Amino acid sequence: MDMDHRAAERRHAAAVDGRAAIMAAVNTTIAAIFDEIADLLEIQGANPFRVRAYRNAASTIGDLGSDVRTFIQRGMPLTDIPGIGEDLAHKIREIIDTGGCEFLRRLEQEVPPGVARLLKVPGLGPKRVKTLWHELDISSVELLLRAAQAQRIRNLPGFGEKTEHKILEALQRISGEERRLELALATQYAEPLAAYLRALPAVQSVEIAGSYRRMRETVGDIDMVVIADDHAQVMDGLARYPGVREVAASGTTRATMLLDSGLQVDVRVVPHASSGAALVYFTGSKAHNIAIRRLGLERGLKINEYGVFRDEVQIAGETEESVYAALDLPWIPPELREDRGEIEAARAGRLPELITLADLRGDLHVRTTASDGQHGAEEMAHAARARGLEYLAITDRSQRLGGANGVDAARLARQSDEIDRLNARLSGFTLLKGIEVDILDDGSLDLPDAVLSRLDIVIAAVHSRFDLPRARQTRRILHALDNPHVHVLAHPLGQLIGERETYDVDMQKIMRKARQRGVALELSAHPGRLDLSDAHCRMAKDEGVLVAIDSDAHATFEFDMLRLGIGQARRGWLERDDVLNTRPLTQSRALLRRAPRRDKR
Ligand code: DGT
Ligand code: CA
Ligand code: CA
Repeated sequence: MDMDHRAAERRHAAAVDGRAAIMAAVNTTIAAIFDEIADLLEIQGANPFRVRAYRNAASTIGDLGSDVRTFIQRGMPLTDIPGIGEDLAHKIREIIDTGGCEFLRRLEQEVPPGVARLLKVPGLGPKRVKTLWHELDISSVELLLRAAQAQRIRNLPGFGEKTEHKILEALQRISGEERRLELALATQYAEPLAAYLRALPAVQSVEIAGSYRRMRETVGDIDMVVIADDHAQVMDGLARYPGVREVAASGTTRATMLLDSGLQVDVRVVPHASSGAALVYFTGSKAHNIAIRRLGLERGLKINEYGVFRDEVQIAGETEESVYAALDLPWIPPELREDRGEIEAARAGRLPELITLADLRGDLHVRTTASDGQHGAEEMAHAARARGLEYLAITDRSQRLGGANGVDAARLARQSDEIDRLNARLSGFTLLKGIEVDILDDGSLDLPDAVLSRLDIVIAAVHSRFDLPRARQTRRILHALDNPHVHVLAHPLGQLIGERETYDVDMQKIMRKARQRGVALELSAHPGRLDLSDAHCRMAKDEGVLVAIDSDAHATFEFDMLRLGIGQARRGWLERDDVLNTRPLTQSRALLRRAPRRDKR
């Protein structure tokens, strides 16, 4: 259960009181503290709005693309961050300055931390946690497990036999599950450590390898390849890194350590002559490595992390290119190294020319203050232009989806006037009028066609009834794609990494319909979504469906997330022409006019 894991990560980070000023990942520390405050307030039965404010702030800060300290350094008010008011801004500064939070310390004296952790067990809300704690003195997950096994929980008020079973099941599931961290979160730990190592005099270069370099959406651990001749100095430096909780294993050229966050880092120190071979090896994937080694054997070559050898003589390995060249292959981009046909493609000279961040010309999905975004259309436009984009669709949420904050027909009309005014002023940049409209349970849309027809772009999305059976869910989405005003299907699988599985839907059918109707499928670059998946990106390409890579930014700095979307797209073998918003505006507009798509341009 990743929610538990993530909160636990944050809590670990928070536990190192007084050290936050030198901690590698201050965002996660702040998020940890806010999460814990929310937990404790909830158990105490505090005002739910107050609890939610902390909860939202924790996830905003935790997922923030950049170090929160850069706001302060650049003189930007912290209250620019979505959901951060004066009080929270004050606490953030307190945490940065002191490493702790007085308010949390006060709460902790009232509720033991093990009790708070019980909240993360599926099926246990604050009320039940409070009961478990008060009635049975259960103050840890271990005690909960024992009590459930001893059948002592079923008799508590508000529980029963069924609930007890569910708790037992949940606990067993939790203990068996892999611990993986979102890529964006891992970045906050990995990059500072890499930067620290790069600054050591003996170090020539540092590469973060493993699933991180392959841009998987989550990573199990971090693998670092350090190029240095003096490995003793590197080992020494590692031991002194401030964010280390424990060095679990270390030899002369390798170390496995646990950061304060609980994240594991494997470090390998290699000499320059082996650096390419080591990088190939530790980038993996394991399946790719095995395939490479097999190819080598066919040629009488031995390939390992030290180099490529013929009869014990090294013939390659200083660069990655040299390793692949020894196999008569071109260099293969890390995102493709999953043994999903990349070696065959490389051999045939048919590797895709993968999309890059610079290929994006527009972003078709952002929110503004018209719904729950943090910045207005003008600020978003300037931020997008500063990143080299040429157009931006303003797509606030429709009413049902955004609740009281969603846009209705009247608000849309006002926004449309505003966009006309802005477009008259902006040179070399265009704002498009759009909306993210909710797909209702029956596949109809949350706004009438007459309203949608006036917009440049309509993004449809499922945000409710994730539990529908496959056939009904599929029919619902197909119905929405039949609406002639829909241009893009947002985050088509509804995935929230570590929190919610994808809903059950027939993607093949959806893709065929999308192609037939000229609808693009979104790849949401939001770090918690990254939906479409890599496999579905590739399927879209095969089916001839365009993908739209969008930030879903709620604030100017969230355009940073596009980087993650590009990584996912590359894992899905996407090239520039497979993506809608790599086109210049005139071409994108023509595609948005919904002529059924025939062939690639
Ligand atoms: P992760 O950490 O679960 O997100 O995934 P990876 O791919 O980073 O896996 P990890 O950390 O266990 O290992 C890093 C790389 O080291 C992996 O991608 C390939 C290489 N490697 C690890 N174990 C083996 C192995 O038994 N054989 C081979 N050929 N390569 C291995
Ligand atoms: Ca790894
Ligand atoms: Ca590893």
